[in-house]
Amino acid sequence: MAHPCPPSACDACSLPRATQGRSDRDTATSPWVVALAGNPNTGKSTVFNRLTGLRQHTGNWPGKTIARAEGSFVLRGQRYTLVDLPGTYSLRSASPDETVAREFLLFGRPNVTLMVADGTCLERNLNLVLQILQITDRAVLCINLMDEARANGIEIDARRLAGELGVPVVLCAARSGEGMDALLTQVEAVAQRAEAPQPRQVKLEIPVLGDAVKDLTARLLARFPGLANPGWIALRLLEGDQTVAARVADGTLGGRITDHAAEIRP
Ligand SMILES: Nc1nc2c(ncn2[C@@H]2O[C@H](COP(=O)(O)OP(=O)(O)O)[C@@H](O)[C@H]2O)c(=O)[nH]1
Ligand SMILES: [Mg+2]
Repeated sequence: MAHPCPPSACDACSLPRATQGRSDRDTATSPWVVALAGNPNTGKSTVFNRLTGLRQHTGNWPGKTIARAEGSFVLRGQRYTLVDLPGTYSLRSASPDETVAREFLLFGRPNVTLMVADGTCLERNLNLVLQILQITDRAVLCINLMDEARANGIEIDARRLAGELGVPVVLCAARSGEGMDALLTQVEAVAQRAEAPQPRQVKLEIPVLGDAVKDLTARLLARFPGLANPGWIALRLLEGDQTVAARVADGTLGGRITDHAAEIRP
């Protein structure tokens, strides 16, 4: 499928460049989009460089001074575009970085979200992991810096954690390249799987809030048909999240990124 936008439009758009990283082997039509998310300093950029090599482009997110890097790779004839999201500790949208990461995960609708966590302090990193699993079911967890973790006597049972979280878990040391092949295998499997994994989602334990979420969800869907993650958005509204409230008020919720992303999904 030809990309619908003129190349000049890429400069103002938050989506991956359609022509980025083409190579002779690059015969696939639409790229599959993989979002790289994680806390700062977990090795996201190192994973990004390992997977994309020199096929990358850096710039800023539209209208922001936050750096955006995207690149691509081809795996068994399928082109993937990797988008390196700003490192964040949460998706509360309290800072511009968090807002960018959250908006992309919510409305960019990546085919796969590759979460990168630091194996030396996994517990702290799981906060963001659980937040991400609330808004996407197509995710893979890369536990990076395993060389340092092992040197500190830390062992991680990836199989058991995968069972607990409901998504694939791969132990890596991106600096030396350990685990990168296994990571690609899991990304490909999640991208191609007709049925997404069923991740663990933290459940609401407050019945009255559950009713309010249900009610708001129905109203959101009536106003924004096809909206992704309406339940999650309803919860943010109940929390008084100003970013989401503003987008409901001006009618841009789920706006351009969703429309455009539909063009680049397989
Ligand atoms: N020991 C070790 N260091 C790593 C590994 N991956 C990344 N690093 C280092 O961790 C630091 C942060 O990496 P970076 O990719 O910039 O993290 P980001 O902030 O998540 O993008 C850098 O000094 C990397 O060289 C790894 O697997 N093992
Ligand atoms: Mg980085």
